[in-house]
Amino acid sequence: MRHFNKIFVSLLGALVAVSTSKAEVWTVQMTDKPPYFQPAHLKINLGDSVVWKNSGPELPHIVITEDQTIYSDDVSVHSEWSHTFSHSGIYSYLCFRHFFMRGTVEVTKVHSEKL
Ligand SMILES: [Cu+2]
Repeated sequence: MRHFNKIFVSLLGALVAVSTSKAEVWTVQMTDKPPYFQPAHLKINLGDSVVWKNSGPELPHIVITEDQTIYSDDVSVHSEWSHTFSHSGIYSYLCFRHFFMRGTVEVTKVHSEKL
């Protein structure tokens, strides 16, 4: 049953992704050792989401933007946290626990494609 639920949820997720005009979900791995954020620099479209996954192996990490508008709180090992970007711009972020862990997300407006 649990397996079925998982499939059902991912089906729902796929439907939602299709209906909201191909918003994508990007993944950034967080690790205790370099490269810390992988990829450290991400270019996405407006409306896309980024999932930060903590691959540890030991430390919790916190995603916070320099302007402090985006804050994940502690993301423990093997947990993840996601944010959907609804404003374009360049977001510089770091780990609030380890200031040397840094990354950027560049959010660009999608150019309307002619079909
Ligand atoms: Cu950290």
